[in-house]
Amino acid sequence: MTDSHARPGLAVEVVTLFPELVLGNLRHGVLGRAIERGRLAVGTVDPRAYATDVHRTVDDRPYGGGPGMLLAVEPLATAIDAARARLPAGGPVIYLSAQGRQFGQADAVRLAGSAGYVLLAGRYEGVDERVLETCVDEELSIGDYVLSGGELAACVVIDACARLLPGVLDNERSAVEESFGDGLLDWPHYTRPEEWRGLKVPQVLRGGNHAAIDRWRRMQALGRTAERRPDLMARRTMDESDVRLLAEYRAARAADEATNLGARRRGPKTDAETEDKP
Ligand code: 4HQ
Repeated sequence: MTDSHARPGLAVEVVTLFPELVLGNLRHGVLGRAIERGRLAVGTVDPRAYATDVHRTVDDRPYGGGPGMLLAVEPLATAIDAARARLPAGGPVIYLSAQGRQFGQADAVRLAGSAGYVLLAGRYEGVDERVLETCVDEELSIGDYVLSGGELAACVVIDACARLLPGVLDNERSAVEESFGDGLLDWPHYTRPEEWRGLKVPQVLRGGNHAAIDRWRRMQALGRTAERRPDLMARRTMDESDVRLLAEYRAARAADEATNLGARRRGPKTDAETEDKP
C-alpha cells in the first residue's frame, strides 16, 4: 500500500486552448512521478469545448481595432467556471500575464499550501479586461519577457509548487536546502572526476568532515548571493555566523583575485594587463 492518502496533495486546473502543451510538459521526471503517485493532480479545461457556434470559435476582435485577436469572452468565462467547479472552494483563479506581479518562491510556497488553484493560460493578445475583473483573483508574471501563450508560465508555476509538496522530491530535505529555500542562491556542485580539465574539486568536499562541508556550502551560498544578487542580500538579516562566513568568503576571493584564479574568472586580460603591447 502506498501512503498517497496520508500526505496532502495539490489539485490544479489549467484553462488552456492547448491542453497537451501543459500535460505533456508535466508528464516527465519528478512531476510525472508526483502525478502517478497522486500527490499532484493537473486537469485542463479547453474553452473550445464551450464555444457555441458551428466553427467552435474561441477568438474575437478587439474594440478599437489593431492587430491580433482576444480570447472570446463567453467560452472563456464558462471554462473558468468549469475549472473552479472541479476544485475545492476557496482556491484562487490566477491569470498568467506579463502585466502581473512577478511570481516568486513565496508564491510557490503559498500555492503549494493551498487547497488548489486555477491557472488561466491566455493566447493571442490576451483577455478582455472584464473577464479579469469578474473571474480572476490574481495576475502573475513569470518574468519580463513576452511569451506566445500562458501555458509555459502555467507549467513553471505548477513545477515550482509541486516540488514543495511532501513526498515529491526523493529527499525531502532538498527542497529547503537548495537555492531560495533559505533566500540564498545555491552553492557550487561537483561530481567525478576529482580533476577535470585541470580543475580540482575543492579539498573540503573530498574529505569526510560533514560539519566542514556544511560550513563551506553555507559560505559559498552567502558569497555567491552577495556577488550575484545584492538585491536578495539587502533583504536578509544576517546572524553572527553568516557575517563571519561572508567575510571569510570575501577574504578568500580577494586572495584569489591576486592570483591566476582571479584572472580566469575575469576573462581575457585588458590591454593594460598585457605585457607585449605594440
Ligand atoms: N504572456 N508571464 C500570455 C506572457 C507571460 C509572462 C504573453 C502571457 C502572452 C497571451 N505570462 N499572453 N511573461 O508573456 O506569464
